[in-house]
Amino acid sequence: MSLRRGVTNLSRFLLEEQRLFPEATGDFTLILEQIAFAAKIISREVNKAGIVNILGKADSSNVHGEEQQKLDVYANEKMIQALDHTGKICAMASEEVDDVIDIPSKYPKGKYVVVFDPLDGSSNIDVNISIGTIFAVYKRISPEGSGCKKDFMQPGRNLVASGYVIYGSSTMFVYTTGRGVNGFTLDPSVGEFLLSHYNMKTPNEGGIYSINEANYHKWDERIKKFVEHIKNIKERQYTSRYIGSLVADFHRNLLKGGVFLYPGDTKNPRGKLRLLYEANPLAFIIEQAGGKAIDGENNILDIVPDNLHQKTPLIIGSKFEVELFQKYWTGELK
Ligand code: P6P
Repeated sequence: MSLRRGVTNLSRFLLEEQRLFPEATGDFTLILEQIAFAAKIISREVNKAGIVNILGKADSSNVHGEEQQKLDVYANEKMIQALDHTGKICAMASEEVDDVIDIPSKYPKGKYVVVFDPLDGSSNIDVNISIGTIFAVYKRISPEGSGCKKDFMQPGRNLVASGYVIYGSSTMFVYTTGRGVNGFTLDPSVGEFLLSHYNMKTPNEGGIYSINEANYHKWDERIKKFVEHIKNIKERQYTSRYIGSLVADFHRNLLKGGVFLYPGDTKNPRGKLRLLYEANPLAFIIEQAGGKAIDGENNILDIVPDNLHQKTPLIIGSKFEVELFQKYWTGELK
């Protein structure tokens, strides 16, 4: 892709990528642009959460019985409003909504479905820790009209795009369409996402491991052996970094190298994180950036879902550390 000198904004980058595919209709480009638009709106609210009285708990809870922060509800609404009228999608799904979200009958239906976690890590809002939006796009399977659950029950291998927005010291939009990973940083003075991280690659081995060690007593022995191994690698001194906000932990490890683990344990055998709108989108990104994502034994992207909100253990990051875990998990290393 010929990148012109100077500033490349997300719109130009998407158009240049679209032009590589003569058969492209631009539907896809519009979906990603609208997600980026929603991200700008959410970023504005996240960055003034401490000022405007939108902190604290909404008087509702989500499908998992977790109290919804007002910003969760707000972010969910903005994602839906940014996409529902485009005529490019036939259904949506969200961490915050039990069932498939239908496109209002007044709007045309398109050939894609979008699934998202509108504001992951929202429990960190009140303590000013980076949080994020995570999204994934599939081509529909159902023939026409309104989409349905079947459109979402596809393995991550079928994804046509995925990405995340991190609301941190700056707001970044990071995505892949299967042709590498690119990152764009929001310049609030012009309201544009500008290309800042071209063709992102994660180091083949890192120096960071991220896991909630408070769960140590619930870990399978193989997890304990992996962590012990990492702590005692002679060639490299690892450091433990765990923010407790998936997008923030993932983004740091993507850039610096390392491994994030949210494994299953005796209390939660499938862990805590969700396959469709947390593990899959980040697994597509990390594979495109040269890393790996597994549930212990299998690649995350090969898992065939049977539920919108199903959980999966997630071990994701640099190939060396993920494959080392896989050797312990599968018994190759004792
Ligand atoms: P724990 C935030 O609530 C979240 O869903 C992810 O963003 C984060 O990685 C994980 O939970 C942290 O969970 O159990 O370590 O607090």
